[in-house]
Amino acid sequence: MFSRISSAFSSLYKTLSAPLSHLFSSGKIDAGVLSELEKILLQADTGVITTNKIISQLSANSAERPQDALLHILMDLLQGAPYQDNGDVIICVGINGAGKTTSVAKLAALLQAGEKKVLLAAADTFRAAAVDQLQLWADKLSARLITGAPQQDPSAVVYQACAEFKKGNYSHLIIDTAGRLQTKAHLMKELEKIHRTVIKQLPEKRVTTLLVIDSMLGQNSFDQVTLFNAATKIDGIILTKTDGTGKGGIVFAIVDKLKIPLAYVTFGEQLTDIAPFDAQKFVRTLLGNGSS
Ligand SMILES: Nc1nc2c(ncn2[C@@H]2O[C@H](COP(=O)(O)OP(=O)(O)O)[C@@H](O)[C@H]2O)c(=O)[nH]1
Ligand SMILES: [Mg+2]
Repeated sequence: MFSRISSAFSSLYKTLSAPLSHLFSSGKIDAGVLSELEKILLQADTGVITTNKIISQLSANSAERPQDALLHILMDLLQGAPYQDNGDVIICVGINGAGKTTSVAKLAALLQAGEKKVLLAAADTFRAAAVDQLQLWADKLSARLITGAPQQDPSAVVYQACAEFKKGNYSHLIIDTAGRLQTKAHLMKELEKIHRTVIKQLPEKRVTTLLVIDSMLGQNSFDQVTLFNAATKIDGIILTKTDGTGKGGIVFAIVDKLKIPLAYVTFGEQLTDIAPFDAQKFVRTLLGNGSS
């Protein structure tokens, strides 16, 4: 069902994999190779701190073939913060247009494929169109969607959704929220209130907050992740639009600098265009399948 996964990172890979494939042709690591690698990593949005870390680890490693050494360095970096698993309640947050609503639908499809019973909540009450958009997906998924009145307090919708979750025989509740800028303090406070409402209504359930990030945004994502995480603890990231022209290095930078794991990637507009983030697969594909 999720067979398009292999092409999931096709363009993310391009910024790294094509230049990397030529880099180690001499089989050694010298100053020229290191400075070329530095350039490639920086151009791919890996960021200065994480790039320097990778370069210094690689130059200190002489025991392995250069491409194997790099593979292990990148893999260790990503595995430093693995995604645990989904809670019973998943709250999706992020800025406007990041891909929250479509990701909520895709996540529901993925859970349904695993025989889970999913309840959806549209806590984006700012725009009527936002509710309509999720309703279309819910209909497609034959999933129940809890909605509120326009401009209603999003936490009131969440409260209703929790009540329905308790009554019904659901395994998961996925909450869609309105897009917000990480710099708007009152909107960020609202997220905390949504979270508090869930904890209070469903104290025995595990709650996961996922931040939805558009992979095309590059370095700007750091501020987003940092400020969202300060407002409401972020348990994982859904990296969207990896079928676009984003750059793969951002993945290393986020995990390394912020210690927040990648949970899922999405790579298209279909319900099946989602996959759990697989660090091994991601790095192996980046470096080409010849590495061991
Ligand atoms: N190509 C592509 N488009 C996506 C992906 N995820 C979301 N989109 C599109 O991005 C736009 C914004 O998505 P939406 O879910 O409404 O974002 P929201 O404002 O965060 O809820 C829509 O046109 C989606 O179809 C993806 O993985 N790949
Ligand atoms: Mg939306």
